[in-house]
Amino acid sequence: REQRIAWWREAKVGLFIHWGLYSLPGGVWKGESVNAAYAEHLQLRAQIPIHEYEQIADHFHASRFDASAWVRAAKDSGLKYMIFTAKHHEGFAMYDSQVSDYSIVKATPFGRDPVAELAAACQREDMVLCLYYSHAMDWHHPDSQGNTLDYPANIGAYDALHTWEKDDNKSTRYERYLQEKAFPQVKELLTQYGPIGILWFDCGHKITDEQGKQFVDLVHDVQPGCLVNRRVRREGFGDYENTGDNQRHMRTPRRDWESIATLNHSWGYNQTDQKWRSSEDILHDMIHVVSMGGNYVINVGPTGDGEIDAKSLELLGVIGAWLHVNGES
Ligand code: FUL
Repeated sequence: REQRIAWWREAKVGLFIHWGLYSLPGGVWKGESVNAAYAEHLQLRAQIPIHEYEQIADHFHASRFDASAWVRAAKDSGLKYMIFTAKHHEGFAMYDSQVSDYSIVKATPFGRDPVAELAAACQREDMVLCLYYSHAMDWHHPDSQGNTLDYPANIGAYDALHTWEKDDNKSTRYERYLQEKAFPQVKELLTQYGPIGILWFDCGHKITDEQGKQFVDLVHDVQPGCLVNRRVRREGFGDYENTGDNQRHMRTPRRDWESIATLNHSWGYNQTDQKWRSSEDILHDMIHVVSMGGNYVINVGPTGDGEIDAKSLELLGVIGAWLHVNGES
């Protein structure tokens, strides 16, 4: 582990990129703004049936996507690693997957593989490529938790671990999702794109210790140099700790830790969220986190077209200027 984490300790700052089918509606469904801070949760919040949600892919042209531009934006901002959402809770693979046809290459008119293009651009620019994978939740696979079959009556409350762990039928089905989709896709991500810095998992509170361990082992077996974040399961798991979303404090920093934050309120592009944080606020958090020994990762949500919007670029520019003046980049 000491060897694995050396680059990350040195890096200190990174860029998160949330990009998926959800980026196209950008928080708006059938002309109405969906009351969800997180635009990437649109499918759940608006309770959109799977076959309807799937159709977003038909309109996903991403005509302005340019991997080099994203990597340059990170580089110019002094950020050292990039975490890209290879699959978010919606279950859509933003890379060329042989495991499922529900992927950007097979299901959209865009038809290209952003992970392959990002991997090439990162290599050129000496940026560490890391991949986010929603392992615990998948709103497309019929046997996973949180899909339409499991939409809780009370929107907003995800079905908790105990509701399915004690239910034989649900847990057998869930195991099928893990074997059929999650494990094989994680393996693809680790074998198709060269060295990956972090396999960044999310919502580990929904799986068991045993399942969490299987993910950690899978990553380290295939790529011993790849880090796993704590959200693979819970505190103590993986190679380092995470704060909650937008939290800059770690209650018990016994291990290496990382804080993740957005520039407004959503992670995925949200056309109705114009409540941007101030640059002072962001710089203050970054300095606080790094001075307390943590890593700081700031997030952008490019549009469905593939562009990072002007306001996000402006805020990234402020971070870049600060890091540059202070000799960190
Ligand atoms: C959360 C997810 O549910 C959000 O959509 C986002 O990806 C954030 C980084 O983690 O738990």
